Amino acid sequence: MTTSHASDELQELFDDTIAADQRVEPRDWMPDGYRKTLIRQIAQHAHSEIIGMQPEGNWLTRAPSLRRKAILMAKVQDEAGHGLYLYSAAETLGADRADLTEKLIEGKQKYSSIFNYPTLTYADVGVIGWLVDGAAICNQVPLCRSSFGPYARAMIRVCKEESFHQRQGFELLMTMMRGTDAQREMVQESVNRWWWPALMMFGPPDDQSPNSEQSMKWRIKRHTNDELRQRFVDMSIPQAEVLGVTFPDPDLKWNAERGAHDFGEPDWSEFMQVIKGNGASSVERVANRRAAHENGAWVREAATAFARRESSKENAR
Ligand code: FAQ
Repeated sequence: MTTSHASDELQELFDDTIAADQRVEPRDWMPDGYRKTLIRQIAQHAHSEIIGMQPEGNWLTRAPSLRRKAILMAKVQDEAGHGLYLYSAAETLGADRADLTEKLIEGKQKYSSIFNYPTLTYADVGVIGWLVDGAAICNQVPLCRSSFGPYARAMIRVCKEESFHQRQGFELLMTMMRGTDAQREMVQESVNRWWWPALMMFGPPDDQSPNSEQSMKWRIKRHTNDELRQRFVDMSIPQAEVLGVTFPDPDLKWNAERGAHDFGEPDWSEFMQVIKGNGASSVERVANRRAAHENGAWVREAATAFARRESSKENAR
């Protein structure tokens, strides 16, 4: 068998696996483009979870009660856990975790646009839970059926935890909406700031999304960015009604013909600026991540030295 026959066979096996909706596992042969796309998406996703700890973490010391503080600490810790599952999934593809972190703090790899906005009030903690985790779930539930095994499996656990996060956000907002006029105003003001950035989380419109078509063929992505954005809008409107808040979009209305809501166009020039690193909090987010990485160097050194000592003891036995 010549090399080209062998690679044709491997490609065929890979194509059959995808066509049969089976999982591709780390030991399997896969095209370079598939591997690169997965590393790109999973790394961005992991970075988002880790950077995503900062906006809410900002309120940990100022939570209004011990109960709210305990809930928020648990949520932020869950996000660290999600980042770790995802970095592990990227490692099964041959990526190096230290290298991915370096790329993040050098601004060479992206993280979600949403985490470049500041958290100005405690209502933002509730709105992040409700809308940001809500959008994350909408985007990630289909990823539980992604063709790459370790990513799909990580997503199952992540989605369970995100659902819990979303409910805690909704419960926090419900409590505030049952409070004073000032609390209700605080919630509405926060919803007004986060609605459009939440819609941008799904990525650019389909006709400006260079990666979607191939990622869908490979069944990494199961739906287009616009399909998921529509799903999120339709899901959020009845929840907003229950809460008693409105979304800042005059074009939002039910379209009986389509069986879905029409809605306005997010400001895509703002999105492009944010993903280029020019968001309101972009510099601060990356600087904090860099500082945390540098301050944690001694922990990594100690852990590596310990592992080295244990393995030399093992070898001596
Ligand atoms: N932000 O061709 P497409 C969370 C980039 S986790 C920044 O459409 P693709 C949990 C994109 O990378 C939130 N960049 O790309 C939580 C590409 O650039 P590149 C993160 C974005 O990959 C909650 C370019 O634009 N979730 O929130 C964004 O097919 C609360 C062209 O775009 C995930 O990562 C964006 N929003 O589709 C944590 C989910 N959108 O790489 C804390 C997994 C697009 O070519 C608190 N990822 N770009 O230079 C995905 O599903 C996909 O990667 C998309 C983008 C849908 C995000």
